[in-house]
Amino acid sequence: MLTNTTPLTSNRGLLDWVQDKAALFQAESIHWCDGSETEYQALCGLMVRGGTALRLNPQKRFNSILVRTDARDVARVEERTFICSRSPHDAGPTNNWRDPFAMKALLGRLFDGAMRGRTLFVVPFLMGPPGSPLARVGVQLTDSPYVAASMKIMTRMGQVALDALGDEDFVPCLHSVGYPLLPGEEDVPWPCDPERIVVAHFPEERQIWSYGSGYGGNALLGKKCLALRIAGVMAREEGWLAEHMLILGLSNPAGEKIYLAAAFPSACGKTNLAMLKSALPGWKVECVGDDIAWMRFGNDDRLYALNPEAGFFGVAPGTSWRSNPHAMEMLRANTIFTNTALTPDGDVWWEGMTEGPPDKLVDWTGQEWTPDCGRRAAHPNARFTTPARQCPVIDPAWEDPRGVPIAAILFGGRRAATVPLVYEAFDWAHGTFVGATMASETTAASSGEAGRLRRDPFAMLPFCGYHMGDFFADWLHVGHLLPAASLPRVYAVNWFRKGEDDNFLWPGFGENVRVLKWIFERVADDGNGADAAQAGVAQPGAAQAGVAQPSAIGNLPAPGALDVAGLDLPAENLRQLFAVNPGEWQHEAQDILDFYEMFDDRLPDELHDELESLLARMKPSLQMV
Ligand code: O2Y
Ligand code: MN
Repeated sequence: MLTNTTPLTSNRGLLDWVQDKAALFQAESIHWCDGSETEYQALCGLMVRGGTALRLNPQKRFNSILVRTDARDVARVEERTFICSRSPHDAGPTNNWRDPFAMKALLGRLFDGAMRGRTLFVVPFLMGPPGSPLARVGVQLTDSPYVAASMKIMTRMGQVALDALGDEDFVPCLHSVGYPLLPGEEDVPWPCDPERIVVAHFPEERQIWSYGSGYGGNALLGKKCLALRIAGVMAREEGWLAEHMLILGLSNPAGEKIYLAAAFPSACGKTNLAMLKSALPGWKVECVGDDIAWMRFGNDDRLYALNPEAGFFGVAPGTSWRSNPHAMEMLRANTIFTNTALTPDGDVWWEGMTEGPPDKLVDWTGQEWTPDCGRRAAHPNARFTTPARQCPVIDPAWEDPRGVPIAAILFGGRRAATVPLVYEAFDWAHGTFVGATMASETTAASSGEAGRLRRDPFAMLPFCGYHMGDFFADWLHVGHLLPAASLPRVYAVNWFRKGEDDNFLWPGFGENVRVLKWIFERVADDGNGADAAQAGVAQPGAAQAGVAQPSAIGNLPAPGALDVAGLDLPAENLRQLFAVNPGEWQHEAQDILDFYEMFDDRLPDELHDELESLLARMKPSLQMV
């Protein structure tokens, strides 16, 4: 039974807030979530009985369910996501701004009675490992058992969060799917109010109010809303960083290890990289997190990063034994699948999982499906929600309250042309420029329109809770706090460059470890991890290991420095992968200049200087074009 009405805390502020909001929502009952396994099973049972979920065959997927959402509620909705700062200037040009009083009035009306006939779940959750100085507590009020169950996987939920909270303040998160039930009215499998979705952030008050959607980033408020948009505002004030980055540990054959953080826009294979299965013998990647990094400087002046989440909410389509074998292993049990297809024997399936599709499926909408029916079987944004501890390569330090020391930061995107496989920024300011100007081509799955270049600074475009120009300034400021040698080195990577025949030039997936290896060898003697003297790099290309050569855009691997031994990669591919085409870069520079315009006088001068320096370095070759 899910009617634990006894508050599990004596925090007066929390008790008063719950009482006040319960009166607003007019819920039929209240349940305080304790985060126990029994409670999780009860939440799943509720979803199964209500037709929201079905249990998968335990021989195939132990203790796992498949949830089908309403077809109108399948993804984050950026156009309905708002930053409600007092001044529109504080939200900046990349956010949708609304006046906080007007927004509260609107949501107050929508929330009024929104939970009639439903249970209000009080979901206390902790972002970050218990005991970490960076850990933060949120409390989400929600009428969705799917959200409560997902929060159990994605966060440290229940009593552990209340224990961490004590009598302190928390981030209040209000959420309703917006589908009250009249007496005797029958529920629908996925209640929502898709025409009136609002995901509102109040950065000055550090509150999140979300209405109308039960899906992903709109509804699991610990993730993008708290851990990025609101945490970003907190971080700014308190002197740390909240970033849309994976964190991974990289070990060489001698067992030395460094940690990397990497920002990629959505749909660029972040989860695949975070738990990559190395194609190079002896080299190993271990996963700390696949989506969000909270970073701060330690007493030793090194930058430490932690994963505030406890689970993965990954994109299912495209995940396969080839692209991400470690994910496939971790999805064998204890997982909530959302909007995938169902096989006749009670397993899940999605496009890209196997070479060819099964003969017969039930698609994500519940309809019968055959390969020739002309429809997709899984929704392109179908997801898995699974505990991080199940990842077979979870890093031993993933719950270290201090975080892990970061030796290098990578910025990536999906670029068919222009951007080499990898290059190194000259220094922190140049690295900030690389992050601020990163861009990615949209895929049909990500936006419905393939191949359009979208600038996505630091992969934070949809997730920065304040003015992006100030965000750039904060990054530049970090570079002034510490000696250059203490700072992580910064890299741009692009697995997606194509040749003239429109084929990818680089094999990607497990072979990406070769790029990580070059980075390892570059940073090995920086004092942020492994020591070069013992780095054990006597491998193919050893004479050039870790060597770079400067180019106009940054340091490229010197000939022979990228280990391609055993890879059947034509020399011409390698040449094209690292080509710096002056015409393309001139075009890139113009596009960056156009992009800069929206930031007006909030764009730090250093970023203008970096663009000018890039053009100045390009000049000799441009004259030849
Ligand atoms: O569509 C959604 O609600 C999920 S978006 C998401 C989920 C997990 C990790 N990253 C993202 C993203 O959009 O960056
Ligand atoms: Mn993400």
